[in-house]
Amino acid sequence: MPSSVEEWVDEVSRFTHPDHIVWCDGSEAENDRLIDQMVSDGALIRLNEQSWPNCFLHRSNPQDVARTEHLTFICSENPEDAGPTNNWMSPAEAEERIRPLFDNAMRGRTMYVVPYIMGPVASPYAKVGVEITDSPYVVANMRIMTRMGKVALDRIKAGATDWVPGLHSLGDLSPDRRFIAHFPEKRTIWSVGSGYGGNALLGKKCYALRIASTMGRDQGWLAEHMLILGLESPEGDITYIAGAFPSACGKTNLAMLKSPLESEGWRVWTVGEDIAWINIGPDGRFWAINPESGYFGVAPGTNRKTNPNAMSAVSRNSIFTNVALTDDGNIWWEGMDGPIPSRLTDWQGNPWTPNTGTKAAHPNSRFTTPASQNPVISPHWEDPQGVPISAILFGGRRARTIPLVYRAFDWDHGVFLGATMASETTAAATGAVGVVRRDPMAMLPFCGYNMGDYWGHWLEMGRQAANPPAVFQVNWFRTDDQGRYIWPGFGENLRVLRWVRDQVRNGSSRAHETAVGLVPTPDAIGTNDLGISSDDAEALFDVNRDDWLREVEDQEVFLQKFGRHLPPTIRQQHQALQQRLSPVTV
Ligand code: OXD
Ligand code: MN
Repeated sequence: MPSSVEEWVDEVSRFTHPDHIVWCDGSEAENDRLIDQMVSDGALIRLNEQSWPNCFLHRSNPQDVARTEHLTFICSENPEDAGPTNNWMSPAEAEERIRPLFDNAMRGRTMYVVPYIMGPVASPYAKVGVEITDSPYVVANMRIMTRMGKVALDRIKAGATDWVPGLHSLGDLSPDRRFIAHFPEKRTIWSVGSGYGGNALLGKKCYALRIASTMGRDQGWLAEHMLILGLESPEGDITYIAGAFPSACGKTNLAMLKSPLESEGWRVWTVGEDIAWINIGPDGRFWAINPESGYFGVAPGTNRKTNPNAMSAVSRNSIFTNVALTDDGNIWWEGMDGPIPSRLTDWQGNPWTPNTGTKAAHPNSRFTTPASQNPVISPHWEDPQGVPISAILFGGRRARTIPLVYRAFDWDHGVFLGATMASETTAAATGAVGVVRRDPMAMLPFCGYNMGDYWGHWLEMGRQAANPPAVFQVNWFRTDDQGRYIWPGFGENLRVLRWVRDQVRNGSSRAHETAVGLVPTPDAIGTNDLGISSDDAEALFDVNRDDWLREVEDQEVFLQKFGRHLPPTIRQQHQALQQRLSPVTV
């Protein structure tokens, strides 16, 4: 690690050769200057000031619209430390193949030095990073997503020596020369050839998940791909729940849920919608902070019904990436409220009508918006010690097999549920859509070390904590024989949260034991009130033996990949499940 930020900036500028170097202070004036410059060179389009005050549209290179997992590497010395689920490259090879891509990369460009804090400024769990980038769009987004500028530099000056350097250049934006490389031993990040959020806003996936997960392993905490919400009950108590869901499975919607039972006193408060850093508190509970200060959410499908709080949060001071534009400077995406406009400019800048036959907004188009604008932001979202987590949800998108919700028998079983969770793929990453893939703890693309060791660390965290959270699996996406979703989802997911609260506060009543875990009775969820037929309700909670035997077989294939890194406890949990599913032989 360089001994000072100045020294590192000096070193990097000697091979990247920027025309100018700007140290970002995070001020309003600095942001205004950057925005004006981007508006004048076309990188941003200012939206209609009346309907979208201080909002901008950015169109990315059409070859650069999502995270590129196949170009994302863990560069540990030993390949086993990256494990079977990560791409590995040795640090020496990275030096040879990736480092040269930065040579002269900033000629004719400005280098921005972006110091940032992940976590509430006053939190003992917050950590510092410094990103060097040649993209002003990245700077503007980092200003929303992190506590950026002077505040972070002050912390380094005050003696924070464990800051994480991240070097980013747009390069030539070609996927042939694109790499997102992480060096867990050196706690360093290199990203070249992409300006897309998940690849280029280095505080987010690269630091707060991949590098931070390795820090957590070494230091006894967890960096997780999880939302954090507070569920307020009619009695006024608040139950904090964390939830891991693969990308684009409705995590942001759940974190910002508008309660349909608000008149009864049920409400949801958002602490975080993508990432949680979890430490064990002096009381033996898990305490979570949200390391981010903004939301980088998927736009399509967001509307007044699916996420009214997001709609009001994004209505000002936001950056939109790859959505469609109307003639009068408004924006549009598939699934937005109101009629489909008869004419638009699509995400690539081409004229579009409903007959064009393509999507007007890219399916992975995004909004970047300050968390503080969320109307249901928790009053505790910046509490230095975080919030105490009573329950963890593991969710996925599964048409069959997985019931709407069920509870793990204990911590070890809960870790097993997380380790074997799976989901049908979506558009947040490049690659095929609709294929079932195992995505343990929703960390498949984000765990910075061997996933088997990571499960071991999870098991250990439960042993260290006197009071670990209860664990649940959820699935909003179960379909009937015609392929229709049985569960209404969105706001109605509150009913599942309500049952979860009941479980953690009042014990496992209103549930029955099955081979896979504790499943609620339909009336404990209130399927009747929702007009769900009893056949459908049965299907929603069904634990089908044949489906589950297939599931167990598929889990087996996955678990085998981890060889000696598979914790024996996970293997035992798998065997125990298999046994519970086998026919009773009396
Ligand atoms: C995200 C993702 O952008 O998970 O949050 O892909
Ligand atoms: Mn995410």
